[in-house]
Amino acid sequence: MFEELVDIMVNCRRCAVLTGAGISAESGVPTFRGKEGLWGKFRPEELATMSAFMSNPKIVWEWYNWRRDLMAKVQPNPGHFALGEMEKAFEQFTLITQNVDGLHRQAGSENMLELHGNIHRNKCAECNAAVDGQIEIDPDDIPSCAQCGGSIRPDVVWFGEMLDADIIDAAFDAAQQAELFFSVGTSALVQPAASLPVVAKRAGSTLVEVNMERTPLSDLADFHFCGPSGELLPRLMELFRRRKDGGDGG
Ligand code: BJW
Ligand code: ZN
Repeated sequence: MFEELVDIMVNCRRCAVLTGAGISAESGVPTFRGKEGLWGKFRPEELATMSAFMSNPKIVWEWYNWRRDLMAKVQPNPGHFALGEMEKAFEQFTLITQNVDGLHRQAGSENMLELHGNIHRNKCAECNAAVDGQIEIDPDDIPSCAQCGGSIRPDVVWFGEMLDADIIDAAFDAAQQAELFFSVGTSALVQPAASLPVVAKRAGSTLVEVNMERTPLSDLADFHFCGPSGELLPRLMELFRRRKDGGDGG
């Protein structure tokens, strides 16, 4: 099933991967969309926007504390580790993630762009100043910024907010340069992340999708592998390793 893709991988120098919530699903982190997803139970506009935080910071912090606690208990799964291994297999490799859980880093990924921030960090809602360390937040007594007095919020990107310019620029550069681009475990609905695979494909990359279901990207993809990334990616890397060990030619 992976043979044709492995042929391409052995000759590839520049690879980029975009991941979404699906890669962490097998670790026990809920995804956003779909029946079991967070947005099936909570309204994004009441939790993941600046206006929600301004009108009800307590509820927003209670929700983020719940998610932080959940994420502190989970471990990377074989899909995360397979991508950690993939990084070492190519001359250039960029892992672009929409996830805020930090599991890729725990699994050994280093050249990584966190498009939507990191849930374990805090920043000032007014001046954006970073807050040092992983401090716990009491939703009834939200701390203020030492520099401007603004409220402290999680360092994630909410709807309607710009992504960090350096990070999104680097992600588009990686997509533009990639000979091979993987989209893994993302519904490919949220912009600007959803444009990255499209940009890669237009620039001539081979586009590979790994997902439990079809997405708006599937028709554009050269390969669509349907199934859990925690099973498919390790199998792909195993075949790739065997091919490499057997010699580049085959
Ligand atoms: C598995 C699996 C397994 C399950 N194995 N697979 C252009 C057009 C229309 C709208 C816009 C536009 N440009 C901007 C917008 C607005 C908005 C947007 O895109 N909205 C769309 C929803 C329509 N974008 C923004 O607001 C962004 N900012 C921006 O563009 O700024 C410029 C601007 C500002 C103002 C006006 C205009 C422009 C910011 C987006 C921030 C997204 N934030 C969140 C929350 C982060 C913080 C937090 O976690 O609390 O990011 S929302 C949520 O969605 C989260 C995710 O990173 C993101 C993507 O979701 P993801 O990862 O794809 O998860 P799911 O659940 O959707 O999908 C999981 C997939 O996995 C599924 O396909 C499953 O099948 C699969 N799966 N198990 C493999 N085991
Ligand atoms: Zn501040």
